[in-house]
Amino acid sequence: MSLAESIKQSVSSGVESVEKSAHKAISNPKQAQLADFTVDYTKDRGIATHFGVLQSDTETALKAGIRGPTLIEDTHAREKITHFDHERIPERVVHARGTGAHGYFKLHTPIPEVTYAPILNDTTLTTPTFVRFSTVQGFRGSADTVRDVRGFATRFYTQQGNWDIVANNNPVFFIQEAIKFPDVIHAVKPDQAKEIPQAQSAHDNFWDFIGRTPESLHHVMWHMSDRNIPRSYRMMQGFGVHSFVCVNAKGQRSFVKFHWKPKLGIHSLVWDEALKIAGQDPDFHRRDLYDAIEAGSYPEYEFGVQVVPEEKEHDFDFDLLDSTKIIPEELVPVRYIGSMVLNKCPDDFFAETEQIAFCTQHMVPGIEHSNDPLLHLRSFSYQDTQLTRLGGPNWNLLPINRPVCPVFNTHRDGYMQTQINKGPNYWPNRFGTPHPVAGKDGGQVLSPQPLPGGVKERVRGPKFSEHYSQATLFWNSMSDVEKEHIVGAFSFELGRCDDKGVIELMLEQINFIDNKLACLVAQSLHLQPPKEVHPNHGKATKFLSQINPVNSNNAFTAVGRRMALFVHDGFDFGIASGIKAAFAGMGVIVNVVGPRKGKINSSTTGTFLEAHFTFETCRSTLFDGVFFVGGRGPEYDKLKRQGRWLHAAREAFMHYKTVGASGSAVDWLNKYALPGEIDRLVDNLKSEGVVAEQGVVLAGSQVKEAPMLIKSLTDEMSKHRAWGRDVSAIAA
Ligand code: HDD
Repeated sequence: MSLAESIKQSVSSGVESVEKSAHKAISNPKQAQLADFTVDYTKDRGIATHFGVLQSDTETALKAGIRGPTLIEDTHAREKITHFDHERIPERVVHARGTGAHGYFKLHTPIPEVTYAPILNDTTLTTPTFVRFSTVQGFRGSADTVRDVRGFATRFYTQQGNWDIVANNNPVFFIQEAIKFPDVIHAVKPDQAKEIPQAQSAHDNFWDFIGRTPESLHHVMWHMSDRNIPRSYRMMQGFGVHSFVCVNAKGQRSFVKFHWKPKLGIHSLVWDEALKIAGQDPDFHRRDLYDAIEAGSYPEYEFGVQVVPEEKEHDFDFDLLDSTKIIPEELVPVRYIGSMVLNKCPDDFFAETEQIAFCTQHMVPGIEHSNDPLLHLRSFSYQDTQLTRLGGPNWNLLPINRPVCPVFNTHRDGYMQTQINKGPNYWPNRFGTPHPVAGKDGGQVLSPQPLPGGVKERVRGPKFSEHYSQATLFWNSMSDVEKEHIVGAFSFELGRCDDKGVIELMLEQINFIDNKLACLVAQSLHLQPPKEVHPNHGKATKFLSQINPVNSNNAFTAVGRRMALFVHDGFDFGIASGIKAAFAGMGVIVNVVGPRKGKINSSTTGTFLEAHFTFETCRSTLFDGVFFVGGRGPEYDKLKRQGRWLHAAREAFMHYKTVGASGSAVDWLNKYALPGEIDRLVDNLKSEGVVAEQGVVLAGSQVKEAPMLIKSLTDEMSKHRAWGRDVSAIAA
């Protein structure tokens, strides 16, 4: 049984399946269109050449006699090799590593006062979507869990054409001007000479660039925070970054920032975990997304807008056109107006996820470019890059890129033209088609915008020169734990730099954000703590912390989490099967980990559980919680020498995760795995059936204790991590 199948089995409760079939039942014109292009190889006609001639042998090439040379006459062999030779296309110049899923968007609150775009007005519509999540720095085969910005690019297949919000999981960008994009990317990507390091910003070139580019500092705070080591794509916010312009039916214009908020909350890995997973399961985020979707636990995101009417454009102490700034939610609240569900994995990674070509210029009538200096050249770049990546101007005809509405125009020919375009190829013509469409009939008419006039020169607006205030706001808004993580991240990244000048310059810059932060980083690098040069303004916003529960953007739930259930031959069946069944009903994915794959016998004759992982093939890092089921018999007597159990318990504890044990495993956990850490809790267990504290949950071996145990485990898992736990004595 594959992992996906086993998870599917484990979440097949009544509630889940009703929900799942409701999502599946939604009609999706994009899926119908893609079906027309899909070839199902399970309906086998027999192997044929590209041109339809059936072949009797695809394993032996034509030869001039036994042991003779291969003949060029073998059309099938040549075609097979030639096609293989040309399978690769250039990877994306940034965001090369990614994964995608199909879904749909539904609006619940129309915003006619902001835009006339039907997708943001008509609540009866179900709009198909495709989302591609990605990392920025690494190559296509790089690891998922590296410290990096995550892309969150969404395409809406609307009846007015494709609308792409090519978003990130950080609401601000490194730079204010698109002309600097090649520089920041060259700086962060592997060094030109040695092509190292892969998918990392912890090197001289990146920090050299940042130290000399103060506008990057706000973004760098996000980059050093937990945001850029997300637990899952399902637990990540998305931000359109720019202020876009929306126009209503009266022609009134507003600045709008787009937001995605995950239903499962915003949660991250810890750094040690991220580093380990990069080797243990480089596809961690990809697998997590696919597994959840295939298990019917569909990721869902609320869609929100921050709206500033054009006449209030200048009411802020930052420029709305500056993509290195957020609009704090205290100033302009986010209005949540719809949601997106991802409910289908692609059938063909290359055809769908690799060939999707997002473009910021893909906007529908009612949504337009603003004058953000990052945006116009950016829009040029996306169109331009596809010409190389997808090999010519007809990439719009690739199935994943086709809109679901009809398309007529006068563009013709070019490499890989796959349409037969019958009829006029110029306008105006005597036939009257294809013709421009008036605004009142749905044609795009860009809203008139008065221009300030002035002189043609290379300049930026006056408010673009302040770079530190929002970096400080971010720092001030973090909880103590998050601040510790930021200090740790700076220390790691700068600690990996070799050039002393680069480190010193960066410390100077960090000192402008906050002196305490700079001193802590300096201390960890054994450098002189700098004197305060720029007082902290003391302002904070409550919408940024991932840990502080006052952040209403966050959610805490056990749903969608993953728990490892460690069992040995002779385990207590009642407790183990109780946890498994109850968690499955709640949408928590439970994987049994045993001494071998397949059947593991319990202490009750005739009862067993199927293990998905062996002790060797699984690591605690792949789960949100680990539970060690007690039992009886020779294997349990030898538990103190079970290295993988010991390691899993210590590592999960060290990563602040939920760690649980029942029956005889409690004693093992206390004596061997976590000696000195849980004595008091174990004492309490003598008087109570179940005890829980700081993410550690202990229970006896009686089935009657199962409901209380499950409640405690769920409560602890919902907290994401037990941040109050002291892990200083643990190494794993
Ligand atoms: Fe970009 C890809 C996000 C600025 C040039 N970008 C790309 C992707 C995401 C972003 C999510 C991956 C899309 C996919 O999954 O296929 N980029 C952003 C955000 C930005 C941003 C949020 C700032 C607000 N980008 C930006 C600028 C430029 C580019 C300023 C160029 C001047 N980006 C590209 C690109 C890519 C790309 C080179 C590579 C592959 C592609 O476009 O299709 O054109």
